Amino acid sequence: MLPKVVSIVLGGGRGTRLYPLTDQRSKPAVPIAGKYRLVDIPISNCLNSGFNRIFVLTQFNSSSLNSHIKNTYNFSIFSKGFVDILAAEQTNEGDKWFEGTADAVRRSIKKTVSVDYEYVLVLSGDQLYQMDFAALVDFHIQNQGDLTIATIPVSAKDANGFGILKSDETNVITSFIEKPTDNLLPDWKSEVSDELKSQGREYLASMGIYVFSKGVLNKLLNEHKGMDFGKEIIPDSIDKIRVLSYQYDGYWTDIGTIASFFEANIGLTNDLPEFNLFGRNTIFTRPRMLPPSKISGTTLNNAIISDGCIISADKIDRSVIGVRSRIGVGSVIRATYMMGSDYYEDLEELQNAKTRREPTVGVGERCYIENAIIDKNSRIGDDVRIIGGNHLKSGDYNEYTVCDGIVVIKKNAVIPNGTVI
Ligand code: ADQ
Ligand code: ADP
Repeated sequence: MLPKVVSIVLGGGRGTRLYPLTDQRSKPAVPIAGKYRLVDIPISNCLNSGFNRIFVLTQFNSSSLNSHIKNTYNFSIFSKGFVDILAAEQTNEGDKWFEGTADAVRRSIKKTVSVDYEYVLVLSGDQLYQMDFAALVDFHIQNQGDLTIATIPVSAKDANGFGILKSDETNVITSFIEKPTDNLLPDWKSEVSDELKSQGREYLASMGIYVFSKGVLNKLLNEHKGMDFGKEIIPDSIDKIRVLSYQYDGYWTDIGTIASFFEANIGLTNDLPEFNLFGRNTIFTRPRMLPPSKISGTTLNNAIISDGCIISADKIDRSVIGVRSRIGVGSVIRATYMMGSDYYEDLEELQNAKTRREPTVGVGERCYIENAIIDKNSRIGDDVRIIGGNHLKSGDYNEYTVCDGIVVIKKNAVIPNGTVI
């Protein structure tokens, strides 16, 4: 029998690292891989592991997140499964925002009293990976952990972005430091296999994926006033409770910044992508009943084309094209994630826009677009050139932003005919 587990997905802090994608929606609702939302990744991992009681904690509760969860995760009346959103809200005890990951769990766990569970699985909402959480929880139980942290070996160049830890030969974590500065790093190397050593991956990082035994979590959150797991609660608990390291060696990446989000999406177009959309486990998302895509005269190279698109482009190369995308004749799209749109314009609307020489939803004719993210429902006119790269200065412009050389066209943006970025 599966252990009694409740999962908590941390859907996003105050952070604006995914701006402008999070300007009008909460982070869990950000579209990824053409047809999914960020939150589908941790939820699918839970469901594929047999854990179907899930809370999603979010700072603000956008209508798109609500409708996505409501329309996707429907369980039969014979199942105890649910996916519920818990949004930060004003209470007598605190102001609107969750102050950190532990504060978010502390303030939400009170709302879980009706659920019968023994273990709490705490997950980040902005990571791309596939993991069998049943094996993780089993490890926690078999090794009598109070808290088990999923860990992964990383190189020195990445180590200062993570919680770094050391464990003994029985996988008990003996020390933990959150995001060590470069001068401290040499002290935090772990004994790793020759293969990992040759790859330079000598630091054991926390993946921000935790299994707590219920009583332990309640005690920690009641007795410790800390707001954050990584910064406060975990480092302070190492010598008080039994904290275990569960080492993972599959693909796992953080998608919390524009650059990593872009890389992860474009990475899906590789011949053999590290994240497998085509595996045995389903990645769940909203069923949309869209028509198949129609493509004419386009050379497609490593292109992921979602449902409901109408494409007459010249070339699409290493790009992810989202649902309901329209791309006009003669356009070339390279290394770009186009999210698609929420609706189709009808023939009359298209004709009227053409007469007025206004851009329609999607990408117009004879455009060249490279190194870009195009958010939903944006209108890119004819003869537009958007070429991202390090030559562009980072900044927030009216209809787009530039971040690490990636041009992000904002949701509903209008880019007039002939624009050059
Ligand atoms: P970070 O990812 O830097 O480090 P944090 O910013 O706290 O930690 O975010 C963890 C997750 O919780 C993210 O999905 C974030 O969006 C979400 N989150 C943050 N604050 C929240 C809030 N107030 N309400 C709801 N959700 C919130 C953490 C650990 C490190 C570990 C890395 C691995 O602290 O030790 O190495 O994750 O990525
Ligand atoms: P996002 O995916 O950017 O978070 P939402 O999920 O809130 O956005 O928007 C998607 C929903 O909004 C869809 O169900 C779509 O029907 C509707 N929608 C948005 N804009 C329009 C529009 N201009 N005309 C018709 N429907 C729209």
